[in-house]
Amino acid sequence: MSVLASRAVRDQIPVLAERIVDNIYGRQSEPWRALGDVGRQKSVRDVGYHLTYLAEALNADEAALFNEYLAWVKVLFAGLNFPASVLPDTLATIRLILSQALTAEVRHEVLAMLDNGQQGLEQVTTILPSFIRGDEPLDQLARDFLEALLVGDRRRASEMILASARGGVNIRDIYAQVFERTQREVGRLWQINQISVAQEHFCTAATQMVISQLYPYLFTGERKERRMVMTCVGGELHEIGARMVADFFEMDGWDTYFLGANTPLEGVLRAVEEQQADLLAISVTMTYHLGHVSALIDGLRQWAGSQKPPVLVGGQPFNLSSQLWRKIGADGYATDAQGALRAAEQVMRK
Ligand code: B12
Repeated sequence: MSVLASRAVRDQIPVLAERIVDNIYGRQSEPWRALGDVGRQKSVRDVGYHLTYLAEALNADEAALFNEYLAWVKVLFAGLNFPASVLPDTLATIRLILSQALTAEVRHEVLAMLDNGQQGLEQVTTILPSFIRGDEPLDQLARDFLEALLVGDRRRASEMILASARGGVNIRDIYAQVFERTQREVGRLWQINQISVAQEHFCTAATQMVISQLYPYLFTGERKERRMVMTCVGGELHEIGARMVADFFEMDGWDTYFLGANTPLEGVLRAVEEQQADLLAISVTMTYHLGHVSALIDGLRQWAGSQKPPVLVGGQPFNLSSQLWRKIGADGYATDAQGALRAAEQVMRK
């Protein structure tokens, strides 16, 4: 049923988004007209995203995917100083247009998911706490690293990490407590409109550069004669999480073949075959790429090649709803890089 409801929304997104924006602009032309045609196009794009997330949540039958997205939009809009009424009003208009456009067969289910999201939104606070809270041993390093990045001092950022590594700080701790949390903090600062897109890109590029400098530290452990392919799905540009997971496997003695961002399905299947992989690990961040994850898992299972290793999945959508990995057909899942090693042990034992 959810799949039908999802398809009913997804198939009509461009038309529905136009109708919803027409309705909003028709009722309240004043604040919107000043934004011009470009503003209108952005509104249509944003409503398109709202509908896409609604469709994804219906498809997976996981309300958390939609609710979490709405909470994110609420914070984003507050950072942009949009009036607090914009999102509830948009959702009310989406409800109106959907109730007219959908057939009786799916209407109830779609509106129930929408209403659930709308109700939960009232409790969502727009104050997001920092990800560097002072409760981890490497917090000071994380703060100093972030500060260096935000003022554009890549050299200082690099030197402090290399000095810590030379001083014996565990590389896994640097990944988890410094890189992972500063990246999340950079995302938060962008979301609340405190740093620019350019700063966000700079921090990410510099972090990737520093991660590369730690490479000599990855190959120190005993080798395991096990090989994994780590990939992001097509369209997915967030690759640092995947890179971290691959590096944790490398430090654990695995041979890793890291494909990075935006890898097409065929390419992943060939890599699994050519590498004779014992494990395929898939990373996804944007909820609207979940369809590519299930297509990749299905593709692997139907693949004519001889290599059909177990599949681990991870990334933000899976961290929002604990059963999603099963629904999508994976063999295992973990919330983070350290957990990924444990999950791999479990799936390899099956
Ligand atoms: C850097 C970044 C980018 C960069 C990515 C560059 C790159 N080379 O990776 C760029 C600029 C390309 C980008 C683009 C976008 N981004 Co962005 N981005 C980020 C940011 C700031 C950091 C990502 C990161 O490195 N995180 C750190 C890693 C370590 O965390 P992780 O990926 O979750 O990985 C850990 C676990 O999830 C797990 N894991 C991950 N994969 C796997 C796999 C397996 C098998 C297992 C077991 C575990 C596992 O282990 C990892 C390590 O512990 C995040 C903020 C955030 N909260 O993450 C936003 C963020 C993810 N982006 C966001 C958005 C909105 C976008 C864009 C839509 C922006 C736009 N308007 O264009 C686009 C979408 C691009 C696309 N098509 O994919 C939002 C998403 C919000 C939402 N609703 O979901 C975030 C949360 C920012 C925010 N706070 O608003 N982004």
